Amino acid sequence: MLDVPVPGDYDGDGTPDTAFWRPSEGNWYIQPSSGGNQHVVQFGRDGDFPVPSDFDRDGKMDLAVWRPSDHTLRVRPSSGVADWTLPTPQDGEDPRPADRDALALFATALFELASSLEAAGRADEAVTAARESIKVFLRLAESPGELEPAAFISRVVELAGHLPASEAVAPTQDAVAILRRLAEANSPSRTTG
Ligand SMILES: [Ca+2]
Ligand SMILES: [Ca+2]
Repeated sequence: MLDVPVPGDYDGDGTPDTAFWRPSEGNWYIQPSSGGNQHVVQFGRDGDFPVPSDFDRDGKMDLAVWRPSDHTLRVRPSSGVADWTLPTPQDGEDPRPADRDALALFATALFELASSLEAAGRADEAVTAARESIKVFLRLAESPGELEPAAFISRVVELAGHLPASEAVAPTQDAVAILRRLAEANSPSRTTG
């Protein structure tokens, strides 16, 4: 796997930093926009997908990888607390309420990764990222307690565009079915006949 661009605000100065992740080393190369030397940090390993986001909400990107082989998200928080690992939802599993925020950030990071891999002509990797992102967004939209699933659903529809045509139909149908159920549940003028 080639280097993967992972731009983001790692130093928290409000400006994106140039960064990439090198799968063969598991190294993150980050050039802070605030100046100074390039940082090189080892986190993750070959076969992982880099999914940085601000999971601890301190205004700085956190290093994070998704490991397809064991379906885990691994995060190194910029706030300095210990690394943590979260299982990503499998088919038919509802995410725990406490995990929803992290999973939404994770799925969004995968969404962005799929787009940038696709733009770089790396369709095979983009498909893997898009598949997992769709799975997580659908689980979040379908599971109880979600107030605004429409944003997740629109992401699913967009992500389906990264999939082979034969695969793109099912998630789009799932997304439409969820939207229809929600519309019916929320319609105040609905009558039963
Ligand atoms: Ca920055
Ligand atoms: Ca952070």
